[in-house]
Amino acid sequence: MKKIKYLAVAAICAVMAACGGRSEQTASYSVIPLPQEVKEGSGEGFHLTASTRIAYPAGNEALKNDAELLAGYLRQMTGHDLKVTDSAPASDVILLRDDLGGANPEGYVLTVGDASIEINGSSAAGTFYGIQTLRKSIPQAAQSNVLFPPVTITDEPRFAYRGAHFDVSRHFFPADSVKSFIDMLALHNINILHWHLTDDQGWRLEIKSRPGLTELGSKRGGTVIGHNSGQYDSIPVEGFYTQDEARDIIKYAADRHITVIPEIDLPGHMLGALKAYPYLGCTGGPYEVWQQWGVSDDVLCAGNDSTYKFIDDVLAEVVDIFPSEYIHVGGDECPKTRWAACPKCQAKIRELGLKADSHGTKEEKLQSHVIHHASDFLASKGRKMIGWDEILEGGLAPGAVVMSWRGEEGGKEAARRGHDVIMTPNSYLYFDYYQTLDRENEPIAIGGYLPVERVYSYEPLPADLTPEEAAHIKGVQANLWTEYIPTFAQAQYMELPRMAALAEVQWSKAPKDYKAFAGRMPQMIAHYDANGYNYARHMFNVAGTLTPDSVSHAIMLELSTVDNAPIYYTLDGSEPTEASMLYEQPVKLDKTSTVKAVTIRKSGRSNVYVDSVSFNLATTHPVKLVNELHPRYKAKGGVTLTDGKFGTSGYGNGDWVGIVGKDLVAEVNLEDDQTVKDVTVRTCVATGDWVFDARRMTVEVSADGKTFTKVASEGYPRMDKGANAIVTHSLAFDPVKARYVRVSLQPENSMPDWHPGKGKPAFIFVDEIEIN
Ligand code: NAG
Repeated sequence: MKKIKYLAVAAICAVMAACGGRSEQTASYSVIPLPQEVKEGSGEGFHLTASTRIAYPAGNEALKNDAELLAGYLRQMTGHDLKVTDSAPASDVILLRDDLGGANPEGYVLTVGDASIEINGSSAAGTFYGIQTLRKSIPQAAQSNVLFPPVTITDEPRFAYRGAHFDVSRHFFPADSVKSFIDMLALHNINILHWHLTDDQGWRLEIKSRPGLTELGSKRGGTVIGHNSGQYDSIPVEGFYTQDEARDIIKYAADRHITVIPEIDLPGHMLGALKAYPYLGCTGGPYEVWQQWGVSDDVLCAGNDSTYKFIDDVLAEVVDIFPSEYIHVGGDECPKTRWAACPKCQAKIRELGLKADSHGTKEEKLQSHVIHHASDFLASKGRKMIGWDEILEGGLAPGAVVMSWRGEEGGKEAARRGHDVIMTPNSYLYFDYYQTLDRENEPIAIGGYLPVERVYSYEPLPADLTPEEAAHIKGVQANLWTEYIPTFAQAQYMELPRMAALAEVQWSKAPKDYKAFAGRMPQMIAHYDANGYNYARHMFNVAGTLTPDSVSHAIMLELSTVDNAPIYYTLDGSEPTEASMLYEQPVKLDKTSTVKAVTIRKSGRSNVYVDSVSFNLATTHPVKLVNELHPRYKAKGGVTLTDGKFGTSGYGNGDWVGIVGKDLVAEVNLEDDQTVKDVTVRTCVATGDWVFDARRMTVEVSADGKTFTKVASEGYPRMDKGANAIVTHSLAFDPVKARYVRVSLQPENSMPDWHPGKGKPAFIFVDEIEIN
């Protein structure tokens, strides 16, 4: 019966071939991540058609599974439904093997000859990465045959730990989305899913001994709007994974050679648990599953014996569900406010004899005690502990692995102390940050600015570690925190294509070349399209810089694209087309202009780059700042205020300067006597981030830069709750001759009662001072 069916299929294929069959596309091995070595072979290459077979060694279940995955990938890219078999034909076959025997278990050799393709891994995982390379070498999804040019690819990863973190607490993503996330990881040769399962905004894993965790702790009635605006929607967010669902996800990942590392974040970030079991907190509650973002003062009480029992009971079930060698116990952002005031915590500190010293305060020692407890418990179950870099404070548990997120310092210190490290610095690898400066046209994100190029540029081994210390850096991971990511489509958008840059950081050993990487990206995007992934396209847009020239008092405009595609631009605000000016060299701007630029490729038009410069008496003239700016918000210093550029709503993007606790006092040197009659400044307001408007603006003028005369001053009311905004303040006065103009802005020095930071000073941010 079976045989007859096979013959019928063969007959159909023969007819199709006789009619000319399908078209053939040619594979390209310029894939992401770039393999270590690609050697061209000789011969014609391998023609993949409907008759090609995928063969695995009889009885090898792991390779059988790999073979079936390969068949699925090829179905997607070619439309062919290739037969998987354990009896290899002599030709027209893709042979899978796992007896390469190399030192790196994830290494493989992929050999394409005329009669066969062979993928031989040092283990089934190695073979799987060869499969990924083969799959990604197909340029596009089409109903077609494929010619694979003859080649030998010898490849292995640079790092053994190649992670991606996914926060399912702040927003819940159902099991199918988690599986789709795992598919994305497989496409990028990533082998760890760090699954952030619990946090202040929701507990997402069923724990049988503590049913309240999911009954109460997985639900919240609404979410704060925008950046902790103080206003809330009332859309419920809830959901959790049953233990069976978690096991199913673990298996799905394991089939793709991905290990799932669960995170139970403790002793901070615990409001999900405290809601259900208020006796676990210092004050006894009541507590709510948080509807806002940030760091809560309410954490697990470290003086309470039931807290330690809770940790043991939860971790016991976690190790039962998750077979991973490592279990993540968080440890980040645990304020000590409650512990300092809690009699039970203080009694515990006395009982343990904890003392403040150069390694930390006594409360930090108490946190270290909690983490040691978790670590000992995991060790008793044969597991190892990972924690965020705060676990360094107050003393590291033996054998603990440190995940360095606040930059690289924690990672370096841990490596120096002989601990293994995973690098995941927020300055390079926090994929919840914006990927463009054009925030106005983006979905709201937490902040920051992390374009693909910056991710790509990351070098995980710090130059100032010795080789022995550097050997402790086991890998690299990017994190996706989902405060501002309510849907899975948006999660994909934040991940892609930054995950491609991450993959190359994690896997490839070749020296970095961003342009070459960008050149490989379109083929990767064909795979995103084939899978229906939502991805960001900024890296193919026109990039522009505007640089003020203090000598000619003009602003130089420079435009570029990653692939040198032609750029067309206008300066009058009109839409650019192929008929507009072609960009050939930097353009000198000497009057108020709106720049719009587009690149047009065969594949279509990019988004339009828009920027503008505004000229007034102050533009490109020097500025002296009397008080020092906040070190994080210096931008380009005083000149930022006269660079002709208005900032967009993100105060951290380099267009704005920021200060806190002091007046912003800027002295503009007009370098000539001028008649001035009004001054305008713009401030950026984001109250949720402790960024407020000015309370007073004052303008003074001077002929010599020493003696100033006040010409105008105005006070502004204390701010009410409200949305983020850019606020303009103008002061007009009788025309006066001046060479120097001093503008002073008094910030909000005591935030209002409705604000969580009440009584404390707020930041003020300014992008430009216009003088006319
Ligand atoms: C950190 C928090 C995290 C938050 C994220 C947003 C860590 C280890 N902790 O403040 O809970 O979601 O930043 O970028 O990252």
